[in-house]
Amino acid sequence: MAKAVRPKTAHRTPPAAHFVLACLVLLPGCAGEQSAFSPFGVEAETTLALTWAMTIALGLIGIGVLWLAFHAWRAPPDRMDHKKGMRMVLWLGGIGPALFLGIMLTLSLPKMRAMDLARDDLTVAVDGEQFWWRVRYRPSGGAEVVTANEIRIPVGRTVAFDLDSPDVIHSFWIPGLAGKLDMVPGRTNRLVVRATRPGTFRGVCAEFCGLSHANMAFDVVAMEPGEFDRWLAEQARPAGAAQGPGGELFQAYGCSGCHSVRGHGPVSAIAPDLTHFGSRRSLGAGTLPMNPQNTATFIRDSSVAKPGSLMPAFPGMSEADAAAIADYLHGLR
Ligand code: HEC
Ligand SMILES: [Cu+2]
Repeated sequence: MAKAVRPKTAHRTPPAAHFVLACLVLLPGCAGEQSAFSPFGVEAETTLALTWAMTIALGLIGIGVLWLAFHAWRAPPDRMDHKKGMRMVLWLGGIGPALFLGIMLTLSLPKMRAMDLARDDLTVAVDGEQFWWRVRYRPSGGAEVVTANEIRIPVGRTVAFDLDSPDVIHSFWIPGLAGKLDMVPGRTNRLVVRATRPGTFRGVCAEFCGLSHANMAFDVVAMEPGEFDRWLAEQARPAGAAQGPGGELFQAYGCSGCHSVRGHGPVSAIAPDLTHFGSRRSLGAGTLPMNPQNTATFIRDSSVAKPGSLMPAFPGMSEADAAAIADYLHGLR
């Protein structure tokens, strides 16, 4: 008689291993330009270190509790007496947690202090507006420099953000740099930061502020200090000479009633400053990649990309006019 062949069961990984594997695969998704797991500032680095410390401590406590439960389950019922039980409650329910929380508090308290600011440190006033960012650099001893929708900071220097809002409550959050802070109409909240490495990162509005709240982001560029000083000096200059017919169209359509192009006509502070628009990395507060096609579409009807946008549409504008204005704006560097 032929021997029955037992079907070989395929080797199976247990479900828990699947879960751990899935987590490992997903973990790189946490890194990136808008992530507290890729810190580029002192505060975010501290927060991340504390997060790891707490995660490891909680993991160890969890394993300890499971181990105890396992032993309690297997122990004969008469092994535990009242006195032993009380002692365990005292240590594991009272003294242990008190010690643990005490250590966590001692570790956290010094890290909660705001960073010291020297008198000649750079201040950057940022206003959250519906749905864009007004940015004003206030270097010590220099004149104010106005830009929008992009923030640059020097690596290794302390910078204070003075946060405000003229309309509703927004929240200023650069996850890789520091915690978030509300922008409240009528009061100025100060956030002191220091970048630790150069790179391009992203910040967002973290408080629902209207229809295009999700389209309210900004690029953050951390630069070497010397490079930053040159960049700021460049931004302080008025725009260079206009090329092509776009400059005149910009005035004719009344764009300058809301937008400033310093050096080209009237100064207006209602909408984002466009003096060096062409040097920015994204369009419409982090909404679209910066290129002339996107800009031409945005100019004729910004609500296509940003529902609820407070910039009026120009339905009567020809595509040729929009393209000419976009070319003009991209020439402003
Ligand atoms: C009534 C005021 C107003 C007028 C007039 C106006 N805009 Fe705007 N514009 C805005 C506002 C407000 C925003 C910000 C929209 C947003 O991102 O939420 C904006 C945004 C922009 C942006 C994007 C800025 C950035 O940093 O990405 C461009 C480009 C622009 N406008 C060009 C124009 C042009 C060109 C005209 C004339 C054809 C014009 N605007 C007329 C109010 C105005
Ligand atoms: Cu907002």
